[in-house]
Amino acid sequence: MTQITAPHEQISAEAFADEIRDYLLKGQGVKPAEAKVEDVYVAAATAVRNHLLDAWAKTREDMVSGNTKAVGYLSAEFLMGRQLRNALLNAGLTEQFNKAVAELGFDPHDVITAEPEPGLGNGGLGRLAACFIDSLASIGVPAFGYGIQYQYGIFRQEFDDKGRQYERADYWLANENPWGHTDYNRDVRVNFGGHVEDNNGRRVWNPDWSVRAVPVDYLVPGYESGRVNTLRLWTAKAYHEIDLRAFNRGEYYQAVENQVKAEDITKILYPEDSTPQGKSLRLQQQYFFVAASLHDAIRTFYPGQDKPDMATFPNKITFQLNDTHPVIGIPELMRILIDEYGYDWDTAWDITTRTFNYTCHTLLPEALEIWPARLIRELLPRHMEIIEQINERFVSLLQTLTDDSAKIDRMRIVTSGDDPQVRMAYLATAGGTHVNGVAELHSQLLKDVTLRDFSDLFPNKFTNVTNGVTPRRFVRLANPRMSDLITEGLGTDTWISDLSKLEGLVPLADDGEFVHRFAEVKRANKRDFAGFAKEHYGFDVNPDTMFDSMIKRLHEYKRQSLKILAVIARYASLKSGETDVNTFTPRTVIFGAKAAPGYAMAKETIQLINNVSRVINNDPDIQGKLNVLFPWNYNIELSQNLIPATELDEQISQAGKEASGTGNMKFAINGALTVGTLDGANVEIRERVGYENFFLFGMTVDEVEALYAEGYDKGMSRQYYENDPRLKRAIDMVADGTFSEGDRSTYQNLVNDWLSKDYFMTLADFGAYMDIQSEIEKTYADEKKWFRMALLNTARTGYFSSDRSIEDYLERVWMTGPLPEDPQLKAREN
Ligand code: T68
Repeated sequence: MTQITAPHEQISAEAFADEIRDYLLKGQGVKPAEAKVEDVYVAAATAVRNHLLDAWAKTREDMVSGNTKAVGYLSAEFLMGRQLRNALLNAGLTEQFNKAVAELGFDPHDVITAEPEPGLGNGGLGRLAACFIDSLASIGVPAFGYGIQYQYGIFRQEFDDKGRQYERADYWLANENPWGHTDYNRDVRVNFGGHVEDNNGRRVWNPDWSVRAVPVDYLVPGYESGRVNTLRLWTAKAYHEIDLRAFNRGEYYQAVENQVKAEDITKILYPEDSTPQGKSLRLQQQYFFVAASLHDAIRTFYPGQDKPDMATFPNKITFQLNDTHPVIGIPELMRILIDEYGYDWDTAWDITTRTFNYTCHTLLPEALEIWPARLIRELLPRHMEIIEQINERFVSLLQTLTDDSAKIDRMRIVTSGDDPQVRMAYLATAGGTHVNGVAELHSQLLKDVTLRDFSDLFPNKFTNVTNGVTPRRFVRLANPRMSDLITEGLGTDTWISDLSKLEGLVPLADDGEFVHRFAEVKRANKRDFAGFAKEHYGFDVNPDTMFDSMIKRLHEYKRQSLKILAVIARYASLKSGETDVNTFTPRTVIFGAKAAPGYAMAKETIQLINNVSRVINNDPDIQGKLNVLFPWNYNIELSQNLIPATELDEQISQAGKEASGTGNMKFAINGALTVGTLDGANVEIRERVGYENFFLFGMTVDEVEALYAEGYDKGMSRQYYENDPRLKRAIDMVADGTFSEGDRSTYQNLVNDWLSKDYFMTLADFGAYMDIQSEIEKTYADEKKWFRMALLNTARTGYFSSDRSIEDYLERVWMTGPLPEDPQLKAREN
């Protein structure tokens, strides 16, 4: 690992304060005495950014002139979170900032929280991309993150007085954005529509409209690596913003139609976490950012060359396709190579397949993108021709490998029939070198189920890279108390860049005093969270209760409904006196979840959770022993406050449905115990922390399959309802209006689904879930035991650093490494 100390470490707090004063005046036009906290935020961010510029330029220069292959991480989502604190940490300027801001009369925390949070992602996939670019920079791998600067990110979630979700636009760019530099001088033309002509055997695409892709550059500083990479997010602009003649005729809307059409492309993040909507705009978004990025990479690595030797392209950069969203890059690179640079098909295909690799993030077949060929043809006629040819050649190749014509048919990239469809996951698998899943179980299921035919014929394509999370944001920044204790326990803070060092804490699990202090950290974090929840949501949180959290997108397969049914069952048994209120382990159950706006079942679940919360929290019989909180608008900020305070983390998806999960990693590293199924990365977390330090329950993948084979989703769930009185009572309470002021129709869809289909087997796993919860309560009563287990979770989960994931990608997929050490940066260290 390259460790080069950043050149910006030498500056004093006084000098940093001067810089802030300077930017306040030059940028904002105010003196410190007149400054608002928002001004100080912009000035401080500008100051930090400026400190990184030299290293940024140097990293780029070394990348272009050196022999180290770069990584282009193509992702429609980068869920970055606030930047200032992270940039300060990675640049080694935190202390200076704290002092400087105080000297100017401001509270550092207020300055940090003046930054709006960019929500340019839906969930795990987008956050993973953000963790990965942090790790790439920290390890010193030259890399570009390439994506879209959405004008509106993920919607802001609010709840109405009935507990229903409604969505508001997230106008995160309403104020100045000091991090993003819009580089109008490096724009790219992206074409759409039109038709393809034949010109002496050459295919010529005559598009009928174009959009101007303008890059907005964000610096990505590595932690103490001296390297600063680039996150380049494209924004769409029109070439001809206004039709003056239309305007002069008084046709004001028509006058700006062109502008609206162009800017719409990067207007809004699709608020989906699973099912793709067949929207032309979504395909436009995908092609827009991928075409701009490929063009950008070529001009970066072959500056000023009209006829670059593209055979060297795969040695200069490798593109990682973050799910199927950027897969249109494969035919785009083919088009560039053949139509623009005159390569023959075979050479172009060789270059292309060596350039791309594909990461799959799902197991749900409906979440693998499929585009109607007619839609692609309409927007990108030349690409559709190329895709058809890829498909034909691929089918011919398959015919040389197998006689199984049914199999060949199943593997077609373009389906046959009247309304052919393009399967993007298959295009990615055929058009790249490697395909990886994101946890061991997931990668295995990809090979055995989802992409089985492909793995049969091309076994070497398939590999696994287990996800990870950045310890900078999710440990060092989110949990400073625990970080200090770890540093003290290990006698060094090098774990921040090598998280496997946490293993050194294992012996301390038998040191009663250390475990006690670890528990004290958790208690202090819980008090902090109570303060945060009061301030931001008006909640009264009792820190002397067990904090039990479930934070993730709302989806049936993740089974928030299992959790809420268990809470209702517990409530009923407290009400009836079966459980004694006086001896019950007090709990605060915390949910954070957004539902896709069109996902009715998920929205009904949100409404149910909110109303269960209203009823239980206000029931005097419960005496505050059981509380349900649902802070709205779950985002990175909330996660950074809640994760360090959580004692029990819920990862209770139906086995075989969660590709990995990354929240589970963040929780375990921060000393929460997991209650979970054998799904996604839970499997590996449990292996590492030790079976005795993980609360496992529920059916396995094989058991789930066997139950489907018996016809579970054809009405069997009702038996579970009839046979378990706890479950029956809970569902009856949902049905009878207990949580809807007597209205029996409110949760009708949920109740009907549970009793007739229950595809994700919530009812079948309910009994096991209730049982494990009792065991959890018993364990929690033994504080020493609980916190020993918690400390072992922290000590043994260093593997789940995204630095390790990146090292695995370097070795298994990208076949490249960090830049060599830089003597200049090294010299400045001293
Ligand atoms: C998640 N997928 C997986 N998809 O569900 C999770 N956005 O198991 C895994 O840990 C994580 O990816 C990282 O690998 C998503 O988050 C999306 O957000 C998504 C899907 C389709 C379209 C847009």
